[in-house]
This record gives sequence, C-alpha cells and structure tokens, in this order.
Amino acid sequence: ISMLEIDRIAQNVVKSHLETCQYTTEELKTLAWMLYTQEEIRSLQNKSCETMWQQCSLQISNAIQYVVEFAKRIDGFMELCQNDQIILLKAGCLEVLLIRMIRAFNPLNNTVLFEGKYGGMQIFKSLGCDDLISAVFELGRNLCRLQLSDEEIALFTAAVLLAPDRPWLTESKKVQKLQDKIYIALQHEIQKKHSSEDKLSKLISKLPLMKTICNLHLDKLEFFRILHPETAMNFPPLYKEVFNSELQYSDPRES
Ligand code: 4D8
Repeated sequence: ISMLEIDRIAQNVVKSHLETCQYTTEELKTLAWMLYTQEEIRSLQNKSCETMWQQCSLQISNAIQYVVEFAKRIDGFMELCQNDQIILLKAGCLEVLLIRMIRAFNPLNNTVLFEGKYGGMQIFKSLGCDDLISAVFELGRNLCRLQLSDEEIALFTAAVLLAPDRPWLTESKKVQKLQDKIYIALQHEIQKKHSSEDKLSKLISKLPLMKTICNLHLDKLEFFRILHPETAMNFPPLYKEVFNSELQYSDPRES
C-alpha cells in the first residue's frame, strides 16, 4: 500500500466530514457564547419526559442524516452490499455522533450545543436518564482533552463506522481492509501534528465508554417505549429505524 493511496483516502474522508457537518468549527466557536439562561434551563427542566424525549430524538435524527451522508461519501462504503451498509450505520452512528459532539462541546464550562444554545447536563434532567447523560458528558470531557483536529475527527469517525467486527456483516474482510487504511491515515495525520505518540491508543481506549453509552441509550429507549408507547411511535422515522432493537422479520405464515 502506497503513501499516495493513504493520502488520497485521508483527503476523501476529511472532505466528506467537512461537507457533512452542519456547523464549521468557526461557527461553533462563535455559538459557544450563546448559553441558556437560568429561566430557559428551568423551562427545559419542567418539560414532561415525553416532550423532552421527542425533542432529543428529533435532534439526534437530524444529526444522523448528516452521518448517513458522511458514510455515503466515503470511498468504498457504497461498494459494500446494502445489507452491510445498513448494519454499519445502525451499529456505528451513535458512536459517530458522540465523537462529532466534541466539536459542539465546551469543556471549559461543560456545556453542549442543544437546539441552538449551549447548556449543561441539567438541561436534560426531565429525560430521567441521569446516568446516560453523565456518561455522555464524561466522554465529552475526556475526548476534548485530546484536542482533536477536524482531520482527526474525520478519520476517527470513519474508522469507527467501518468497524469489521459488527455482528452479521457479510463482507467483514472488505470492511477490515477499508478500516486498516483509515487507521494508517489517522496515525499518519497524528504524526504530522507532532502530537503525543499514544494519541491513537488514547482514542481507541475511549471505545468501551462509547459502547457503554450506546447500550445505555438502547436500554433507556426500550424502557421508555414500554412506559410511553404512543410517544415512541411518533419518534422521527430515522431515529426509529436506526435504534429499533430487532431487525424486523415478517413471518409469511402470519399473513
Ligand atoms: O452535530 O446536530 O446539531 C445529544 C444530542 C450533537 C443528545 C448535536 C445532540 C448531539 C447527543 C441531543 C440529545 C449529541 C449536533 C446536537 C444534539 C451531536 C443527548 C446531546 C451534532 C453533534 C451535539 C451539534 C441525549 C447537531 C446525549 C440523548 C438522550 C436521549 C434520551 C435520546
């Protein structure tokens, strides 16, 4: 494998990332001054659990659309069979969102961008998912400490998406080959910046916490569905599609 090919891959992935971020890093820096007021925080906290879940699922659904577009623009992704494309997106898109979150996370005051303004963990109180939210903010703080550039974020999210060990992949060898090249490109990018030698291993060491968060989110969603089935039915279609626990098999004997 040539350095030329690694460079070409890096360029494609970084371009795809930059084209599919709602906000530029500059825009996010400006927005960081827009904080929720005490009054707005109280009003978010006083929302019903159902309303807040609805709002969060809408935000996540919007963000997922961009991740899908990101995936489609990565060379090689569209050449995978459709089955594998869906598996990779379903399994990886929340992890990608959590990494993308650091662009919209301010570690100085522990706030995140939500519906146009920055707010701390307390704005999510009415969800009733304090453990999930704490874990998300902990990850935000941890990842921010690594001071990732957009190039590094692009390559790391691509590597997370193209994970060959997702269950039920049919062409995992093909995915492995793509991921290997992306990791080489990422290592190369890290070296270019003369940053700490073990930045890549530090990044990889955050994967278990990300997996924990994904599982916690699925648990919370399952529980919410039982308590408020009619609200959950009206979640955005893309959110439901990505996080519906089972692949839906229709049994022809039943029709
Ligand atoms: O670029 O699309 O504008 C988080 C959501 C980020 C969840 C979004 C969120 C993001 C997860 C809203 C609720 C990460 C950006 C904005 C909305 C990812 C929490 C905060 C995108 C990056 C920051 C900025 C709550 C955007 C974790 C999840 C809980 C549920 C009950 C569903």
